[in-house]
Amino acid sequence: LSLLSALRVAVEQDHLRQFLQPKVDAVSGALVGAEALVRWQHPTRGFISPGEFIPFAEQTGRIRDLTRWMLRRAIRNLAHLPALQAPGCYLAVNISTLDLLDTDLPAWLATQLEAGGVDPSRLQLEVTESGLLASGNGPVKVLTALRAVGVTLALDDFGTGQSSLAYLQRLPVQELKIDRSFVSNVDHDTRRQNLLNAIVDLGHSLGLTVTAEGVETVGELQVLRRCGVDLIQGYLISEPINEDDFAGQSVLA
Ligand code: G
Ligand code: G
Ligand code: MN
Ligand code: NA
Repeated sequence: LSLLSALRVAVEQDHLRQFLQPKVDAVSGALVGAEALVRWQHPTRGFISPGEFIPFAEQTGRIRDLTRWMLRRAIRNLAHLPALQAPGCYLAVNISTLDLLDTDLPAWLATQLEAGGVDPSRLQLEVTESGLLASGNGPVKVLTALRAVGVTLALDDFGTGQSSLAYLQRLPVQELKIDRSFVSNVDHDTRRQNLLNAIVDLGHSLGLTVTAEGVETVGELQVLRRCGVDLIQGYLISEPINEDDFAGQSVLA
């Protein structure tokens, strides 16, 4: 079986898993939601990292089915997982730039949310800055249509792309996720702290929720709090965990 047909079978036969990584309020430590991350347990090759098979899925046209699998699973988890039932709690799914060329996606998603009985505002879609810039105006049209469905949008890996402030202002996003390269060791690097401060202020001046990802240490957390970061995600709180084990635990005091 080639990797390509194996991936098709994995999507069709549920060999994929949805892991969840909690997102917490930077100050109170309360759970506000989670990011869904795909995992593939291949029958003979063992665990295959999404860093490996997502680009492959994009190149071979399987990404559309994979994204839809993740979205259906996320809607199911929003409807049923006890830890996600607190008021305002949301689940974020990563969307490939290629999905933003899929003009059927907004209507499909609206139907799925309706069928699952899930309020669209409880689902977030994460898109990457670099991906958006690569392909002109089409993606922004689909993003706007997705936003009209009522889901929220986050700009992922922020700071690693090349978007101008003018472009950022035009995007219908509600949340900025600061890439972990700006977070790592921020407590040992004054220039990085200044940069982080500027990014947080930029996000807030656009009315966006600002999230730091890849937070691993208490030292980093202290700086992030001082900079006014709203939400925290990273190994300090929890690794991505199996949906069945996801209890929304937070270690922040
Ligand atoms: O968990 P981590 O190793 O899980 O993820 C590696 C990369 O794969 C990250 O860039 C992450 O955004 C991406 N990724 C994880 N899950 C998904 C998914 O369901 N869809 C897409 N498009 N990317 C994902
Ligand atoms: O590109 P995106 O931000 O969606 O990728 C999420 C990736 O980051 C996943 O591979 C996830 O497992 C990983 N991740 C989540 N938290 C941490 C962390 O605290 N440190 C590191 N190094 N990786 C993390
Ligand atoms: Mn992400
Ligand atoms: Na990211």
